[in-house]
Amino acid sequence: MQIGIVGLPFSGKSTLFQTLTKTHLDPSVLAKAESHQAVVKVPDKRLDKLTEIFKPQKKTNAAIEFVDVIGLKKGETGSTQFTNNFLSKVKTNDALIQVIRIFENDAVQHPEGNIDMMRDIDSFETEFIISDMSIIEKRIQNVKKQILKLQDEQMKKELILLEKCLYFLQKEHLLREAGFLKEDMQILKGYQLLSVKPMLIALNFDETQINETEKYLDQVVKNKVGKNTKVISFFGKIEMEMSELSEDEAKDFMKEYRIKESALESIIRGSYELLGLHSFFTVGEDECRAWTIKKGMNAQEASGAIHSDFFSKFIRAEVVHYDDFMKSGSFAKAKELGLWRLEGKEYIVKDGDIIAVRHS
Ligand SMILES: Nc1nc2c(ncn2[C@@H]2O[C@H](COP(=O)(O)OP(=O)(O)O)[C@@H](O)[C@H]2O)c(=O)[nH]1
Ligand SMILES: [Mg+2]
Repeated sequence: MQIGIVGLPFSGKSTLFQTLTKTHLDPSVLAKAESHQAVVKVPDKRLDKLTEIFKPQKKTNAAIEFVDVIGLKKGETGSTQFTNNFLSKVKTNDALIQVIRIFENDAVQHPEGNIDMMRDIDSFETEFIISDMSIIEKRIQNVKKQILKLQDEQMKKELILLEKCLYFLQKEHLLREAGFLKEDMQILKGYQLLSVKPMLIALNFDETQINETEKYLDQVVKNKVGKNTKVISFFGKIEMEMSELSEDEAKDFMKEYRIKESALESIIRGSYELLGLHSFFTVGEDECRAWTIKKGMNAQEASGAIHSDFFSKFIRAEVVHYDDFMKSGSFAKAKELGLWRLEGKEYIVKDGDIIAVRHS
């Protein structure tokens, strides 16, 4: 899974990136007009516990790749525009985080001169819609030409979908709110569309604004949060300082500042919710591992996430839920209690299931 961090200049994108990835980029590296990316382990206390019990040679967390995407430029009309670099980076992202600056900092001016949350969210949405419209319009022209030549049924279907998209965009709606079917999404994935991607709006506060977060969050929830959109708050600067500390020190620090959830935790929770994801585990002496899959996947599909061969050669899955396993204390006991059982391919995997695949 890959998540792009986008936003206006000086909103705190690179600060957030460094917080999430616990990296420290040299200011000279940051100043370069390049995007940065890094893979982050998804923290999971359950996996930690399983690792303590099984003492495997290897522990493998689920992983998310974050990309600090740069590439906004001022257009001739004064509007913001996306560079080709931006579009090509964002293309592969499964979801986006839009960093919105709430903090005041005289040393680094907001590009618009003042802080205005709704303006910044709106202006991004407008740019997304304009960018998508121009892509869709071009594609419609192409597809129409192709249909005249080839009378291709697939293309005719695509045209209907494209016209639906255009209609939506003309009404100033984001495509992520349209609720497209899976197969339509598959087609749309081929284009460099922006407004179709699930969006986590991340409000970046200063430590002096800790008591104000609810007010801002409420306003976004009321006006902006709909299908495929969520909002969270974080404290870019102090959380970056915090990411240098040990886990215990960081906990004390968070308590002191009354921060309930770290940026990493809320972003992972938010993106899992947005993308409809959850995790199951595999355990053993060689490796304990967390796997991320779409909610609603059955045992066969989940096995396919481990290895594509497991999908085609799937026979059954041995399943026990993490909570049941912990209660029983061992596989043997869980089996005795009927909590450890064999499931067929239709079984819908639950968050926290421990699974062993039986395959031919
Ligand atoms: N006071 C304050 N400054 C911040 C905060 N977050 C980021 N900054 C500063 O704002 C500037 C821009 O941040 P940066 O992450 O580079 O923004 P980017 O251009 O979006 O990547 C840097 O000087 C940061 O130290 C914050 O929460 N409070
Ligand atoms: Mg930056």
